[in-house]
Amino acid sequence: MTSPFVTYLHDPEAASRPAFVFGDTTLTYGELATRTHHYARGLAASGVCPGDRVALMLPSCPQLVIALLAHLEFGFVHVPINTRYRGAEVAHILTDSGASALIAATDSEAAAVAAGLPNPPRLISPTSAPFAVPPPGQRSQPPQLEPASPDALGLIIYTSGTTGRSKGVMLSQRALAANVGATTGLWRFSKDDTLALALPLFHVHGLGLGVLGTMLHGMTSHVLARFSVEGVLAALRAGATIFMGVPTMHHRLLEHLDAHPADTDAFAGARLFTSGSAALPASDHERFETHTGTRILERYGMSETGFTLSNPYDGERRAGTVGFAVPGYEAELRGDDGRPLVPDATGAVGEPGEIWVRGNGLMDGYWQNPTATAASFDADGWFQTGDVATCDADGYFRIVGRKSVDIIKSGGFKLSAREIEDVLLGHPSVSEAAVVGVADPAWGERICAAIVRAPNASDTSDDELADALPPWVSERLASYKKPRAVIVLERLPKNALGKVQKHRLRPLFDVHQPG
Ligand code: MCA
Ligand code: AMP
Repeated sequence: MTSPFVTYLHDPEAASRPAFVFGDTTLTYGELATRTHHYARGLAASGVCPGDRVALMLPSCPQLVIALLAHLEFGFVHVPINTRYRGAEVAHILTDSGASALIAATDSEAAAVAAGLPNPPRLISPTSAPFAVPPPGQRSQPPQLEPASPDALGLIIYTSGTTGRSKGVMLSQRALAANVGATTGLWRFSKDDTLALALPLFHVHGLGLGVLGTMLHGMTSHVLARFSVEGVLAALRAGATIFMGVPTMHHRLLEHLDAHPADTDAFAGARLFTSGSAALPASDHERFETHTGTRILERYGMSETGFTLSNPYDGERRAGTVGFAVPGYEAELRGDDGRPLVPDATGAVGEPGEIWVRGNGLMDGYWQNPTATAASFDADGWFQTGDVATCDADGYFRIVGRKSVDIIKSGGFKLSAREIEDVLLGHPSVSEAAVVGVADPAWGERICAAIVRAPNASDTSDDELADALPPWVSERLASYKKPRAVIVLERLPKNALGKVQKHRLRPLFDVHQPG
């Protein structure tokens, strides 16, 4: 028994087939097998043991896939880090996960941060010997390592919550294989498919559906170093049959097609476009069909649960909905008392309820955080998502909001309002801060902040202070977390208990468009 994700690595019939194409570099399944074994030998020789956490902070590149597959085959726990993260965000993940090794460029900010930690992880550069192409004599020599059990922990993915600090989501190989297998099976992934993979490879969307989906089906991925409209058009013209994106990517493709309608020809050969990680506006869904003749298949998921709801492949892909439970899952809507909402006579649940899910692809829990884990599940193993939806008479779920105003999704990235507020409060001229997500056609939500000046902060004008705060945030956190609009108020609107009424702040930003 070994990792379900390496079956095709060791299949002689797949050996000459391209698995991942990165620009001019193509890794066939056979080359990938050789390179992952060479890397695993090097990793073990450097003293890192199976079960240890290996953090990785690299852009989309061959070394990322080589390390991931070696980790899964031999039971090292893969801990991806968002490449946009800054010092404190990286330090938290390295410390919380207890990473034994960090794969990152020697001259990166992450490497410097790691070196300054009390228990620094071993730094492995993507240009170091374990990642080199091994000499022919060593090619067939397998590493002296036991294959991982399918129950082994595969990934720890850090995700934001309502508190400031991100939590590590533990995903076993079994859960990943069950869920990625079910979802991509529903969408008919096959070895004849080619995926245009422009998603970042540090989240479950790109890493799970993209890289692991490719591996489960023995297909080919054209991996873009980063998303660009031109890159996606080129991959489609080169024969990609599938594109998976977040709504911001579809929005950018649509803006391009509005300006260059002739480029719709690039879409003719692809059979599937999927969207997820945030709500795809129904208007973009319809515009996409008008331009390309294809209906996007929208689905819903979460790092903790995998992909749980999906529109059908063959049936109607209904705009503004996320479809039904994926095979292996159940989904239901519950009221504030935690009880399932009762459908009306037509079978619809019109009253918004929180989505709860149960299934074979859920996380094992939050890494070293039994309290948060216990708070997320009920006694019967149902997971509380925090997302609010209705369900129509045909069973299609429609997401209408989120229980917490402190979780924001921008461009498919999840953010914690609290984390940004904590950084704003660190500015000497700020005494109170409230961060909200305001609806935005391109990003889904746009980060906006209302602040109150510290009593003795009179040396700058309101405008100067508002201008100083976005760079203050982006020096300390990933730049996508910086507020796109800041307003200075005399006081924040609060209820009788002193809690900030964030719903009253949102309208204030409608007149403050991003610069
Ligand atoms: C970049 N910027 C952003 C974002 N990304 N601002 C707000 N939200 C964002 N998501 C800002 C940068 O701070 C910068 O601003 C400017 O945009 C240009 O930065 P750049 O890096 O060039 O941007 P980009 O490469 O065009 O990125 C846009 C993107 C990216 C491609 C849409 O955000 C992205 O890859 N999103 C995908 C996230 C994802 O994979 N999520 C899946 C989570 P400035 O210049 O002012 O500093 S998993 C999940 O949700 C579950 C499991 C599920 O269901 O899938
Ligand atoms: P993450 O923690 O990054 O995995 O983000 C998971 C969250 O993304 C979910 O809890 C939802 O709020 C959001 N999400 C994912 N897919 C969709 C979708 N199709 N529509 C609306 N929200 C979505």
